[in-house]
Amino acid sequence: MKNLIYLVPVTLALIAGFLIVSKNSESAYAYAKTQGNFQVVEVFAKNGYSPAITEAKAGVPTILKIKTNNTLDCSAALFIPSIKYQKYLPVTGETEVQLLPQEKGATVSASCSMGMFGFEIRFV
Ligand SMILES: [Cu+2]
Repeated sequence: MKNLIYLVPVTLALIAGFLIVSKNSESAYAYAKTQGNFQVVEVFAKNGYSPAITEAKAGVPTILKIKTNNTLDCSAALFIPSIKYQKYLPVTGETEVQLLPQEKGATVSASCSMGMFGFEIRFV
């Protein structure tokens, strides 16, 4: 009976751990949201980028929406090499970048200007 008392906190800890892991994997991988005849990819920039990977549809114009909120680190210095895009994001706000329809299998990678943090959009 004494052993059973220890099972309760252990079980609760396991459930909490599972919830934390599943929440993190959710924020690491996301899907573009379809809006009419285009799709929106939302990325939050602060001490890195989240989600790290977003899956989007090939052949559809994409709006990349980057949100900042008191972002004072270098993730505010956004660089998207494939479209020669470079911009200092506002400390707090929303920045939209338009991407032309991409081929199936294409990946658009973005990073901070130093290449320390990054994220990518995979077109399937
Ligand atoms: Cu950096």
